[in-house]
Amino acid sequence: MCQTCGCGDPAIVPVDLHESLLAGNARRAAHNREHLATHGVLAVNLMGSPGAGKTAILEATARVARDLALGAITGDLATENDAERLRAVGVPSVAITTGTACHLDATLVHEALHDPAIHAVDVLFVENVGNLVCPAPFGCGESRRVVLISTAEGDDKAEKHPAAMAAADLLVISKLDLLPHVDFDLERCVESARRIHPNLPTLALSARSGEGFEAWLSWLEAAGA
Ligand SMILES: Nc1nc2c(ncn2[C@@H]2O[C@H](COP(=O)(O)OP(=O)(O)OP(=O)(O)O)[C@@H](O)[C@H]2O)c(=O)[nH]1
Ligand SMILES: [Mg+2]
Repeated sequence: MCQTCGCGDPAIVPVDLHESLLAGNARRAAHNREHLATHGVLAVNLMGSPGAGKTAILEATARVARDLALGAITGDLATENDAERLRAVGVPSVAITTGTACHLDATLVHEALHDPAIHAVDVLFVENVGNLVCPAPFGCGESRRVVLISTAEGDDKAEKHPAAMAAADLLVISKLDLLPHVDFDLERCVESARRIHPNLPTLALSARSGEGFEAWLSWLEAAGA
């Protein structure tokens, strides 16, 4: 498990140390935010469980948003697979391999921001380590946070992850094409998310069929892309 955040376990990381870690991260995130704003970059932190479809959404976005200069920072425990997938569709990407850490933080993202590959982008996606728990309290300096729940995961995932819902600017329900094949009540998922975060914007899409991507692109545009 993550030795940086201790996953909120006071037996691993005492409460005061955890709070000081979060405060230090918040300072560094503010620095990143200022840097990104100065360069006119919209940074979007993408969080979701392993396999929720984060990279697939970015690949599909690259195919349809040809007028936007996209870039990505991808977090993964052990591989650079996601960065390689995104480079293959023309998105300059920097991989962060975290080892044991189960989330990206502002320091890791700050280092990646120095990579010239992602200097001239309009939208910088930060694909967080696949995990709906630890990334929530660790902002990276993004201007928007997007949380993904796929239809394959079960419609109770929003209520099971209140911290992620509270911190989200948008809930994306992914793999919409699978809806006829799985037990997933879209309304239940949205309602439970909005009990935690009233009026949370939501949209549903499929990276496979392209359904829902107009709404996703409109949301990005409204966010400043
Ligand atoms: N049917 C269907 N499958 C999808 C869709 N999006 C992603 N997948 C599949 O779901 C699996 C995981 O997709 P990824 O894009 O790698 O998911 P991820 O969230 O980036 O995964 P990690 O980075 O490992 O956490 C792959 O087999 C994809 O092909 C979709 O919209 N529909
Ligand atoms: Mg991925």
